[in-house]
Amino acid sequence: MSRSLVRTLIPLAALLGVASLVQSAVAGSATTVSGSSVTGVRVVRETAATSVGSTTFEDLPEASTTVKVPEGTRALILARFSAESLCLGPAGTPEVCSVRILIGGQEAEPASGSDFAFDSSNGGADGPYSWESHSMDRSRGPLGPGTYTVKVQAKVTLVGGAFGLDDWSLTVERVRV
Ligand SMILES: [Ca+2]
Repeated sequence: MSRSLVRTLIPLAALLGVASLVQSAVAGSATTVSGSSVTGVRVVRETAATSVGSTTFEDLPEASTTVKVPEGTRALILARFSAESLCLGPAGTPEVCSVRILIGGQEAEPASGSDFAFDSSNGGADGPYSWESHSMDRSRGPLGPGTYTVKVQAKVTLVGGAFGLDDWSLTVERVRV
């Protein structure tokens, strides 16, 4: 970020009360994991659009695969999901649309649930042509031997909202620890 941009953003952040939001994010507890080599990759691709209207997380159809961690080994499982996305609230109201990735039935890290906005309706300003490109990275582990299902789930916040996902890709990697 350039110094001139920082000089512009700092007064703007103070004006908008954004500084307190930044502080709360900094005060968290980041975790670090590491591994050595990637020992397996699976990619699921889809060009057909899906619409999600549920206010609780539901499976994104077909966005699922499995990873086996062999006996005698431990692994990190990395999952990356990218998609074309459209998030609309009922009758132009503000809407937030969330995605989470489950690995072995547990939300992968960072596990923010509904707090993670994959997309929003831009305060209700987005319309039916407001398709955008968004993505997320998640991980779990180190994990012991077993077969782990990796799947993507999505939800809207408001009843009557609509969350479109299209042209998505789910990339899952197994990394030796
Ligand atoms: Ca949007």
